[in-house]
Amino acid sequence: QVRRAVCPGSFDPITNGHLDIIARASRLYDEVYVAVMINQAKKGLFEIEERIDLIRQVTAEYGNVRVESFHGLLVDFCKQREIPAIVKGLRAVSDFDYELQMAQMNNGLSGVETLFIPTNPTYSFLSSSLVKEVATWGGDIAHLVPPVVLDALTARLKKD
Ligand code: COD
Repeated sequence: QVRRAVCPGSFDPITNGHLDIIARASRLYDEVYVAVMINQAKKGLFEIEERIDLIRQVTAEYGNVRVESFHGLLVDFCKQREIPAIVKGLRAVSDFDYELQMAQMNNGLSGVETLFIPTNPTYSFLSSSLVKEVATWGGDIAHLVPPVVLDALTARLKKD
């Protein structure tokens, strides 16, 4: 029996905080899916294909990580691929309320379990939106995202 889990998110773009959780999940499971969930109400900075491409580049070294996008419910993504576990990072109590709600909803919908990994304290303040905001105003984010993401952000923000 192959043990599978999914790390879902928007990943607009992937940060070192996301990557830390994905790396730790990849050591616990045989196969880890990274699901870039499509939210049409939320126009991101990066197109879905760009996000996938960046995640593939930075997770290639783990060897057991697959990256896909999905339009729909996370529980349906899990059902279609026989994934019994969702792995999420918890940064602070501020994450907890919403994450607990989603975990309970997802479990009620399909029986899928959610497991939380405590964030590496180095990244407990880190989010894609803060990274984008700091980068927009020229702040240094080189220690917060992988080098390919830094390049992509620099190129994108120069264009606008
Ligand atoms: N350290 C550790 N973990 C982190 C960090 C950090 N610095 N930053 C983010 N994470 C983890 C968190 O676990 C977070 O949940 C995950 O990475 C993804 O983060 P984001 O910001 O890219 O993604 P979100 O919060 O926008 O993702 C929300 C989902 C897309 C997972 C959610 O909306 C969803 O499941 N949508 C699909 C539709 C659905 O099924 N809806 C019903 C839900 S009950």
